[in-house]
Amino acid sequence: NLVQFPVLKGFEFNTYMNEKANLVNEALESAIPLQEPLKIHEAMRYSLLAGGKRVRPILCLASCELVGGMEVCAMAMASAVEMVHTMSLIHDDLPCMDNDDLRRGKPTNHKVYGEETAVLAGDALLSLAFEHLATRTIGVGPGRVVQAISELGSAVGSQGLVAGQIVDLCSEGKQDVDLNKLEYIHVHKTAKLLEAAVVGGALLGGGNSGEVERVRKYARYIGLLFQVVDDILDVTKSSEELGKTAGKDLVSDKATYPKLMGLEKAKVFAGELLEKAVEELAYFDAGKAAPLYHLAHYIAYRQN
Ligand code: GRG
Repeated sequence: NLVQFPVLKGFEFNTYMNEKANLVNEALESAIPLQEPLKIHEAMRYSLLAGGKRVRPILCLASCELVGGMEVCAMAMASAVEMVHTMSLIHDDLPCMDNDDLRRGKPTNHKVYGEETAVLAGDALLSLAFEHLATRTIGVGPGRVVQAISELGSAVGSQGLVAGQIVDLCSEGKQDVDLNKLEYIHVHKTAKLLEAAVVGGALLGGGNSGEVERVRKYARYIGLLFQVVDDILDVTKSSEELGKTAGKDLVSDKATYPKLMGLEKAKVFAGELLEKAVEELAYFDAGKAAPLYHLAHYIAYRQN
């Protein structure tokens, strides 16, 4: 029971999430003003400001504060990570990838602006993410900014998100996806960017190498947890939603944790990942670790 955990005393998680999400939204809003050429900036803003839980940027800010850094030091990194996340969603939704019509409750970028513009909006967001991190980071020495840029780059490229996506695409319709391959896909498609967010936050907050490596481990556990929970939610969604997402999952032959290990074992696995993530936080001051502790539980117990 979360409410009984000692570090939670006096910590209002929902207030924390709302406050941080508002700050991130303001930063994103001002990072991309509506300017010429209007079409591309409209398309970029459409997806970036379309809502979303803002889990990655909030993790980044929380990690910065965990190691004693000021939030402002990690805001450019937080924004950059959300830009990369958003561009990956825009490209993932394209007809040549997942071909989705809806994202965050709204028509997908290519449905509104056309495929050519959606590809370019993704490219522009990706490029801006690195420019923004390099030029808009405040109060941090250049060495640490370069390290943060490097973390983000390796999370995105052919050893990161792109690796996860290509292996996922190549596995479509195949029966040979075992637990190892499934973990590879999830670690690369989801956990790598969460890791960059958390590690980047700690680097820019002035964390020492021991602290950075501890939060890296924390991020790896919650990154995989995020996806295991996603798979569990696919099969446990309410009967009202069963005709949509869960129904789709049941008829498709996509490999998921519940399919490969059974629902109960998948839940046990999720619990183990949560426990291991939280263990990494024991090294830090409990009060400062409270946001990351709660974020891990939020990821484990979320309903969407
Ligand atoms: C990164 C260069 C580059 C290309 C993109 C398309 C692609 C390569 C990768 C796909 C990555 C992908 C869509 C991973 C799934 C990530 C995921 C768990 C999305 C859902 O995240 P939430 O629940 O979503 O945080 P919100 O909407 O709340 O932000």
